[in-house]
Amino acid sequence: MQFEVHYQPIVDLNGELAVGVEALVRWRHPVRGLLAPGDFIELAETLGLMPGLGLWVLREACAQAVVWQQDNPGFKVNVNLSATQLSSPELTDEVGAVLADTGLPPNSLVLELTESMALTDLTESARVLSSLKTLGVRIALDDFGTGFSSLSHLGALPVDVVKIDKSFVAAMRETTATGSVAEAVLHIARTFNLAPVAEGVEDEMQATLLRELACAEAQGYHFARPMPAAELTGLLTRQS
Ligand code: G
Ligand code: G
Ligand code: MN
Ligand code: NA
Repeated sequence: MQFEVHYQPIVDLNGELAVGVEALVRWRHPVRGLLAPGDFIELAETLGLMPGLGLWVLREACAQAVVWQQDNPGFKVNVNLSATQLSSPELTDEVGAVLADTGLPPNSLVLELTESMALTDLTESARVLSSLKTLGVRIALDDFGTGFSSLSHLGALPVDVVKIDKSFVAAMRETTATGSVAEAVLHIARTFNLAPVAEGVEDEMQATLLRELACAEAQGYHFARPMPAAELTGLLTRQS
């Protein structure tokens, strides 16, 4: 198996403890080394490999989360869905089977889809997401703030979490959070009762500004990079 799942912590901004992870697939290429998804996901989609690879990542990540939950009750795992997974009529049954097989509590699983995927066919997305939600899982909109030309979709989709795109976090270079685009995006999230997770937090200033804006959770190199499961186990052991 040349694929691996790496995990990046999602931290509680107040305690700075990992409360969950995002699962990120890697391809350990025999010649080219460790490849990030940007280098192969599109090709895998084109070749029709994504539904299978995505399902493998989901199963791997859920099984791993069950292990981490033994010492970290309520620990969450975020798994990305591809466009072809989202359009597969089997998706809900497959996710249900993985939850049943691994024993992961459904509300510990957060399925991430990008805003642009969700907006391709709003009616169909609403139907698929509602079907997934009957399992008890939660839904996150990834790259939030980059995809919408209108806000009308936010009321139409059964979404629980929004991941504030790292471009807005990167732009937080001022000494005050007020007036930043991140502030506006967080305000939109709150208006629609969506739990925000800030992405791409790279320094303490950004973390402080986000804390001031009452953003509860964040992810980024400032806290930790994506890492193999064994390394994350070590990190969790040190924090508990
Ligand atoms: O891992 P990186 O750190 O380079 O991730 C790049 C992008 O690849 C992320 O935006 C993420 O959404 C996507 N990605 C990572 N893992 C998966 C996966 O298992 N399935 C899908 N569909 N996308 C993934
Ligand atoms: O699913 P998504 O595209 O949001 O996946 C997160 C991507 O962002 C991954 O490629 C991950 O490696 C990357 N990433 C995580 N933390 C940081 C960070 O602090 N800065 C930057 N530039 N990228 C990050
Ligand atoms: Mn993601
Ligand atoms: Na993102």
